[in-house]
Amino acid sequence: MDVNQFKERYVKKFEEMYAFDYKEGSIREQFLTLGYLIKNMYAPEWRQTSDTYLENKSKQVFYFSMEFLPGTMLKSNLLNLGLLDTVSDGLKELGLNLDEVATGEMDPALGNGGLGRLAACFMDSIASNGLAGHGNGIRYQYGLFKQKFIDGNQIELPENWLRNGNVWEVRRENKAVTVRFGGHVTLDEDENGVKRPEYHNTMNILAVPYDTAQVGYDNGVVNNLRLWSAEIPYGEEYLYPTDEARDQVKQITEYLYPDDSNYEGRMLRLKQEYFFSSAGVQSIIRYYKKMDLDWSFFPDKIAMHINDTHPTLVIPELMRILMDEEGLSWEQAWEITKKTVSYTNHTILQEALERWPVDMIAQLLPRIYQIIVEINRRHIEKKIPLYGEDLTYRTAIIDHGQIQMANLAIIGSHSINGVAKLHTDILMNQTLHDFYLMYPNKFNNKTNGVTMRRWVQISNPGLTALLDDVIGTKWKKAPNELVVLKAFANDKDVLKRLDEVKLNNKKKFAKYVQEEMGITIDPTAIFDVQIKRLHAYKRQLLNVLHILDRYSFIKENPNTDIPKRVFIFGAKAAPSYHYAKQIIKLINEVANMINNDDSINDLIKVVFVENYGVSLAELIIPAADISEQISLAGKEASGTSNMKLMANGALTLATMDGATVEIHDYVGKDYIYIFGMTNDEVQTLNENRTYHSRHLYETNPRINKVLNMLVDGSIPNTEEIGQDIFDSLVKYNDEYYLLQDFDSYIEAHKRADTDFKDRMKWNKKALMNIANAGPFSADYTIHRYADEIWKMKPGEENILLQPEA
Ligand code: CRA
Repeated sequence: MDVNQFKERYVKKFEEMYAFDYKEGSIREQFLTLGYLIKNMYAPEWRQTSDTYLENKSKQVFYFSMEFLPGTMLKSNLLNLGLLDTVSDGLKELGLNLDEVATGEMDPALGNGGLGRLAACFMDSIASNGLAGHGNGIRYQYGLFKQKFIDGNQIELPENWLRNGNVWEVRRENKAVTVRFGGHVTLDEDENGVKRPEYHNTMNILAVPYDTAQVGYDNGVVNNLRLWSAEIPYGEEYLYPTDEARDQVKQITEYLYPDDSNYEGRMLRLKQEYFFSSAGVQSIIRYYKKMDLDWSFFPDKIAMHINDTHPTLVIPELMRILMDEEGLSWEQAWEITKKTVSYTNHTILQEALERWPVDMIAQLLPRIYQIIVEINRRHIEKKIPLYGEDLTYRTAIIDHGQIQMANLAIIGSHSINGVAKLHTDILMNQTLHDFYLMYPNKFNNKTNGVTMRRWVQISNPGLTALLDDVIGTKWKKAPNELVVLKAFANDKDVLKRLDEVKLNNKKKFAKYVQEEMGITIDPTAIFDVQIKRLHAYKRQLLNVLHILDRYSFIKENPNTDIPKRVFIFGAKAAPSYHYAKQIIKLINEVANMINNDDSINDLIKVVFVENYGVSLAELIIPAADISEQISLAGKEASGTSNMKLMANGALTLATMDGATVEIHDYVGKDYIYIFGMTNDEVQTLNENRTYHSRHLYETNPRINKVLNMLVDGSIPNTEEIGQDIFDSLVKYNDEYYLLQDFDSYIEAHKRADTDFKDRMKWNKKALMNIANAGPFSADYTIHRYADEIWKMKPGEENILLQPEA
């Protein structure tokens, strides 16, 4: 399609949809027109991809995830279809602007943070690698809350993302399935004397799928993301005569739980988990039957991957259907289930591990409960002779009246992986050591990755153009080609152009900050970025302590020649996470104090953007100079903003945690600022029990001074929270060792200050980061999942991709 054809089709489509002149359209109408037009364009490939999979009986993977955080899809679809320039030029000729039209799209916040965004990056890479893979999740009516700051406090507002409809989705009513809850089960003998479960008095919910195309990059592949919505089954409306009864059904897919890496054992959450697990498995089984193959081939044709333990009920659900509905024996069903399912662990935080009370599962899912009990019984019986009672009972699925979902996920699958080398090591040697002894071959690492299409090509067109010009375009299909850039590490012209690209991105963000927040920031300052959920282990508070330290230094040395800094935060706190909300309030008050202090010559500014999400990340990441990855070593499973920031030329200032360890290993110690304890040092400190934060407070003058600022009235409006935060650090012994790492954190920042003054030195470091970001492309991560876990091969037309050696 050329520019003229596009213009013609666009104008025609607009007039068909709205019956007036396109020039009178609102942004929203212009966006919708473009969205439907693009959907029309990929529709044939979508259908054809699905027909081909069925015809070829290709192996397909289904990625079960409670969260998908795709971001807006207009530009990513255009990019992947190869139409970005055509459409952009065409709109321009029509007197419209693609960037403006793109603002008509809502950003679907159907996830909390890293886990949901990872699922979305994976969807993009699966399609772009030419693999047959689909997502399976929940179509929440309301996404993650919209964050507002009122007097510096976080307020949560509902995120009604579907208010104006959703162009990309297709409601597939005739593919709906029924999910049963509650009631009771009896095992009755059928005519052949085989015991078959009978369900009585169940509550039946209709699961209606909404499908969204996942368009591959320049390869004609269009996969599917299927999100389920809960409805009252047709003809059963009379069973729900009151609003209350109807609400019970609607509620199931109404809200996303707003907790990141935190487990809440609520009935509604359990319903959500079973709802989309069961609906997904049912639709896969129905599909498999179309292939007309023996059940024993099931694992050769289907892989089901569970993203953390939230979809673990896939395991007993698959068992249930194979046995109760398809008549397979326990042994046959168990073999198939284990070979089909694989599981990724995303956290070692105790508070995130899902355990459901036995009563709750027994009541809500009686048949599933029977199956879990039997899986557990057989596991114990089989393993005791091999591993003894102690170890075996430590791996039991049912323990202290609770069902341990991770244990069920490991026992019922053939693969468990962590999300970065360090994380996987900790799983094998500590958290899941008993399981590792039992099933050493199930364990493997798959370091996370990010899609460079969204995180470089779309969000950073300036850098993309520079790369294309300097190293050619091969990196777009083979991200490791970015290493070619290393040859230009001392090329003054390239470094200067890189500097200009960064400056432009910073200006763009500065404009946003000016317009939305009324804060003026200097684009030549160091933009120091920490963007992630607010959580004590991520230590945003350590960042604040550094800001306070720097602030008081400048107050005392007004003529210092340190470079200007803008500290940029983006973070949501779970609504019930009191401490995290206190930190938000603190950051906002510190920002207020510093931004309004005329005596510091604008040497510091603090910007806490409201409502951080995928769209804001796309604006902030290309503008970052420093990437703060400062979790306590051993706590952040991987992190993924670290990869996005690196690929955009930010320098990482970090502890050796999660995938940042691997970033360090690739980029080399001269191009990263590492500080703080290592995981081993943290372990030792834990074991010795010799840590006394109060001692540090009393003996380290710098720490003393900064912590006093929290309680001596230095920071306006923090009387209530200042003391609590102070107490967490001094009275309650500083659980995440902020004070222990404080000095080396300050030192790392000083090194960054010095380096930044030498622009060419800094730009070289930025270049080295971009050049070494290739291995963190999700394309490679997905290649390894496909190869080692799912046992799938990409289609022949996709051999262009060169996985790393
Ligand atoms: N909160 C980890 O904490 C990791 C992502 C994706 C997390 C991150 O370090 O990058 O997963 N864990 O692997 C999680 O959600 C349930 O656990 C996260 O996003």
